[in-house]
Amino acid sequence: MMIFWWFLALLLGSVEIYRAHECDVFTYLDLYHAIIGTSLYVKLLLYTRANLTCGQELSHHNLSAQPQFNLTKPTTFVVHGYRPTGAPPNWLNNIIEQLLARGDMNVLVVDWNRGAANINYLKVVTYSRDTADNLTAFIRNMQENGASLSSIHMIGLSLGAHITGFVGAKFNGKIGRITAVDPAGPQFNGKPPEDRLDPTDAQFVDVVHTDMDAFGFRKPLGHIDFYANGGADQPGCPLTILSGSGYFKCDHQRSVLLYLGSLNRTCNIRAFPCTSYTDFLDGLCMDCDQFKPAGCPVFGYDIIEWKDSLVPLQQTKAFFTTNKQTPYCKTSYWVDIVTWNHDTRWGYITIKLHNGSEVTEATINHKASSFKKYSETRLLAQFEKDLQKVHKISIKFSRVNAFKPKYKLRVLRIRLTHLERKDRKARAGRSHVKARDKAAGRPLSQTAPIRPPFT
Ligand SMILES: [Ca+2]
Ligand SMILES: [Ca+2]
Repeated sequence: MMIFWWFLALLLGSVEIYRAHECDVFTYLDLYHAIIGTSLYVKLLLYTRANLTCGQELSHHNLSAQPQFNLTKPTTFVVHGYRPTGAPPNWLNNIIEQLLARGDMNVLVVDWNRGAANINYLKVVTYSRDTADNLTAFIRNMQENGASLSSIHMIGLSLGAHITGFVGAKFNGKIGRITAVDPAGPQFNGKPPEDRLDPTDAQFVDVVHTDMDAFGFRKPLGHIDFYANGGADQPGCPLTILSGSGYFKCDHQRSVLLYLGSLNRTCNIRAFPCTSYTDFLDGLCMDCDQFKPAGCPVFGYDIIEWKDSLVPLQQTKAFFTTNKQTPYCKTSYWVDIVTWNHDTRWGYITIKLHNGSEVTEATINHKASSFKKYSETRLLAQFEKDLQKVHKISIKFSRVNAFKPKYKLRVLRIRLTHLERKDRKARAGRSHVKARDKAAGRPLSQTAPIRPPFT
């Protein structure tokens, strides 16, 4: 009999231990739920370095019920957006892992899937306000338990970005930081600041736009607004509806991939403050002297390091281009070309850098460049890769009008300057280089050795 009681106690004890290790997970719904509609429930899932992969649902009222929730540490909220299919976001585990790799903090996933999963978008917009009220009450509770507003960072994706704005406004902008990842446009474009995210909602608001012509927001909303590839369409995303659902969401979702890339430091994307994307592509905004010694702002998680220079400027728009897949960062060079054709030539150029085993390419075709005899044309070239020890450059020239007679571009001198490391220069000196039209192009390096070589 004694053995029986002992065995039962052991069994109950192990059940208790098992319960203590149970993980709480993001609400899983499907299209059926979205069609019939869901009513709002806000679940807060806590992840820390001690429970990296095992979420713990927090009580909204009794914060000490979860000892893992340490209010002396910074807290990062992750707020998702509209979930038309009800499925959990596929980037969730990745962002939790990356944030906790960056710092010892509380990561709070705000699961408002019951609310966000509804085919009626207008209803979801209403729920976004209710979610914000819910979070506001929770953060007040955090304050009462000793947390400081400055130590709070809210990352909002799409519709979630405006939720973070509504919460921030309730605290008169005293929350430390809001990051908006392609903030939602529909139902928010054109709205006054109180009805959307704006720079007064937090001490520092940083935003990235990737789909401003469809699901994203067009105008600047933060202290710094990054417009990736101009902010409307992303390289590698389908151009026609024949590609299925990717056609609708690829541009919008790219913002998350870019942000994750900044978190895990795959490569630093340098952005250039400018009034327009065209001016940026024209190379008119490459000077970041105002941000010395940090240089041009780096997109993403680390932009907080530019906070002290950006906040006094109130609103800054910054541009960059990316590759179509990870690693997304490109490498910028100044290309200075002097030609000696009698008549001014107009056209597009493609430059290739070779290092023996690899080749990287930059095409400057957003508009035709003009090459006038003996005067220097400066272009911005953005290469897919940052090649080391480049020993050959080739250049291809394409005429604007393919129906006009072919002509050569007679290059007297070409100089490439790496924007990040200005000591890295390459030059093709005085030689009768002929970069011909596309049909008859030949490598510059055949007649113009580069000196000195890149290092
Ligand atoms: Ca606002
Ligand atoms: Ca788009």
